[in-house]
Amino acid sequence: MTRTHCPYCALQCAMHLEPDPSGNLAVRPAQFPTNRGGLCRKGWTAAELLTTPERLTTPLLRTDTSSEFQPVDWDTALDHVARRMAQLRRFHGPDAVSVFGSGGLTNEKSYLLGKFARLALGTSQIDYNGRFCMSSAAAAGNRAFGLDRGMPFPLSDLGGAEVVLLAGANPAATMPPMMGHLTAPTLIVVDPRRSATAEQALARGGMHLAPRPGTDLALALGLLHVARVENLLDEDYIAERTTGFSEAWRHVAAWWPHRVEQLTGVPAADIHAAARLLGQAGSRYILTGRGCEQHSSGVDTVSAWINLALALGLPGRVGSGYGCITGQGNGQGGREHGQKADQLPGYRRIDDPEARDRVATAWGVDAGELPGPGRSAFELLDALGQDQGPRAMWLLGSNPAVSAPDAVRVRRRLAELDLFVVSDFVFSESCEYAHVVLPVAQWAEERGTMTNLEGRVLRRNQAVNPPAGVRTDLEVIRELAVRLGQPAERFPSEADAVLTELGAVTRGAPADYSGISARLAYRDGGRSTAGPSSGGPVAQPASYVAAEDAASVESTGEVASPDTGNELYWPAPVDGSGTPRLFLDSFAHPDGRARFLPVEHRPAAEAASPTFPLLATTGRVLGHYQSGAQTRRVPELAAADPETVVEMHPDTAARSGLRSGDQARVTSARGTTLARVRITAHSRRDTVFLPFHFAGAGAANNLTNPALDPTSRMPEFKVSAVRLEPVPADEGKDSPDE
Ligand SMILES: Nc1nc2c(c(=O)[nH]1)N[C@H]1C(S)=C(S)[C@@H](COP(=O)(O)OP(=O)(O)OC[C@H]3O[C@@H](n4cnc5c(=O)[nH]c(N)nc54)[C@H](O)[C@@H]3O)O[C@H]1N2
Ligand SMILES: Nc1nc2c(c(=O)[nH]1)N[C@H]1C(S)=C(S)[C@@H](COP(=O)(O)OP(=O)(O)OC[C@H]3O[C@@H](n4cnc5c(=O)[nH]c(N)nc54)[C@H](O)[C@@H]3O)O[C@H]1N2
Ligand code: SF4
Ligand SMILES: [Mo]
Repeated sequence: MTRTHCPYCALQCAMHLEPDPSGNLAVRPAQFPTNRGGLCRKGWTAAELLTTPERLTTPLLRTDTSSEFQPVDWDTALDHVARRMAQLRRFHGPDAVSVFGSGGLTNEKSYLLGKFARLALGTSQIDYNGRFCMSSAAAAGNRAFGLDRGMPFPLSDLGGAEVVLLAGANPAATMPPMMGHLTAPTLIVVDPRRSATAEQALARGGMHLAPRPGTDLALALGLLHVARVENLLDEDYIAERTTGFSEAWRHVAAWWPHRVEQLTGVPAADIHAAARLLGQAGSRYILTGRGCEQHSSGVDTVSAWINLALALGLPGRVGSGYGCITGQGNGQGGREHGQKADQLPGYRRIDDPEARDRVATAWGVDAGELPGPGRSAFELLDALGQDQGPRAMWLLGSNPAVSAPDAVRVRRRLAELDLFVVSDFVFSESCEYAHVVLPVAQWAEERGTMTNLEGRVLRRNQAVNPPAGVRTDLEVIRELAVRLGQPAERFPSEADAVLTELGAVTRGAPADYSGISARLAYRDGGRSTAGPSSGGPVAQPASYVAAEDAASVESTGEVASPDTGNELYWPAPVDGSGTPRLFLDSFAHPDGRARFLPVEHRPAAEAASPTFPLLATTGRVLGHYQSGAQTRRVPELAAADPETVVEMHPDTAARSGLRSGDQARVTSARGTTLARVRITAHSRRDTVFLPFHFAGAGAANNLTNPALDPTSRMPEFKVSAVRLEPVPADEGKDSPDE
């Protein structure tokens, strides 16, 4: 039996993996502070993907994308990739080769990939899918607090809350076990839809505020306005722990509730009631998710929510707080260790001369050899194959053919590359545009560390050996680096060695992991060699138990206490302890104070018009993960949610001549999505909702607008102007992709 963590979201629920009589791994939930013995249905079925018949087990190669893939051996594939990368670099310069990573990659992979890009390729062109995910809240957190750690407190702190306001987050569907922490008697959910979380809030006597998509900023200003007028602000806290309130207030003063109602559609009476509930409670939290962030005004919108939290005196206290709910499994760690265009490991900036010196010295190179900042994710994808843009890309842990905004355009760009290499364990939709596909190991077949939504670093253990023919991402990075002329010792392929190096390199940095690498180090010294080489179980010596669990492991192997591992929250300097709660004494700005940001509402890039009279917003359903490349291959999940649905109010459906179960064509200025109509009685009449987990004609991202936030460069996934039309029954079965 191996104790490890789920391959999917940032909650990183713990699980046990145990071989069943047929030799497959069975999942059992395990105790951990985030999931407390619970799992969602994606977690329960996660092991099925290890043995899917669709598993890639041999490298695939073709020289041009009009020909068929040929299975080849690893040396042939890697030699080809290295040779082509070197060629393109010689002809077009180092920025001709780009890398696209992921918040799903372990800390070790994120770190080594960033190092590979900067040293082996010498390219500035590396970014990752986290740009689509939490970059707006990260930027807003940095501006306000001087440091971005999504939740600066343990999730279990929420248990004592009287009121929790959740803006643009639907954890009942996206992180179900988290609802075990959201036990506050009053939940206030801000979401244009009556989401599963909003339903739960109402069932408990809480509130659901349903603003028009893209108007949260005004709503947050309105709530702050009421809170001040009703004397609910924490004036002492504002004076002692913050700066900039009066300037920020100048933008709030004009947002009286009736004006906010006109813009957002949230009744003024509800704004008053919500402000009072939040303002008068003892212990309260404000949490934000992607619904606030995935806008061209995402950073300012999150800042507006943070302003409200600061004015009420919540951040940096025990029993109250502000937090952003990180999304991907390693969404937090993945944004700290250098796979971001502007970043070096440990949250250092690539344009900071001192940081460059520190990292270059640690890597044994001259700081002048490190490239500068590169393009952000969408800008990078949009530049592929274009004038001055990269000619080659290596993709790991993302499926932008489905998940990027304006995906029709992004697919066209992928097709224009001279060299497109994808590392994956299944043939994702992005592989259809590739020249080389490299089959890699999955979560239970390797080890590595993840940093969950609380900033808690945890270890995934290896339960089985990878199938024959499959290599780990770390092995592939090393093999390519060596072929590109790097010394082998610069690119270790054992997770433990990479973690040790990451710890040393981040020492003294904002995200200091130097203490964590020591505490999480494997005690058997290396990769296990036990077990057969094709998916067989790996024997787990007792010493595999992570330090975080060791203290409370009973003879049954269960963790007794749910609240262990406090020393594993970063920053965790090697000579100090971890930091479960940040900002209790001071914020991370030099003056120790948090900053109010003077933010003003601005409309979404696209408004409804006579041609596109409705707004479409997008997000998730419980049963599928992201681009769906993984969960659409799990039979139980695919059967439960087989296709794209478009949720809408009955009146909206009627106006478009649609009924429940009809096939609808949803069209924006960029493209078309085919979706099954689902009637939801409590929706806004001006807004429809589509999940983005499906490919081809059902891809919601055929519609979405790549308008970017000016600071975070996050795309506006949450607002597109669209129209609806019925699709005759005989059409739509084999509609073209684009
Ligand atoms: N089942 C499942 N769970 C997941 C994932 C998954 O793909 N599937 N992905 C993981 C990842 S990477 C992430 S980032 C998280 C995301 O987790 P969430 O942020 O909870 O997920 P979303 O569904 O993207 O968005 C949340 C809500 O925002 C609402 N919304 C849309 N527009 C607006 C707006 O303008 N204002 C407000 N206030 N709300 C708006 C949507 O209706 C939606 O209900 O989930 C993680 N967990
Ligand atoms: N319309 C719309 N679009 C969205 C969003 C939205 O709300 N609305 N949300 C955005 C958000 S928040 C996110 S996070 C993105 C996510 O979307 P993507 O970046 O596409 O993420 P995944 O679908 O998780 O892609 C992961 C791919 O990598 C593979 N993979 C998983 N783990 C590993 C690994 O360790 N190594 C390697 N080599 N491969 C691996 C999987 O098999 C899969 O093919 O989508 C964004 N797109
Ligand atoms: S909530 Fe997230 S981490 Fe937990 S089982 Fe579900 S997908 Fe996995
Ligand atoms: Mo995400």
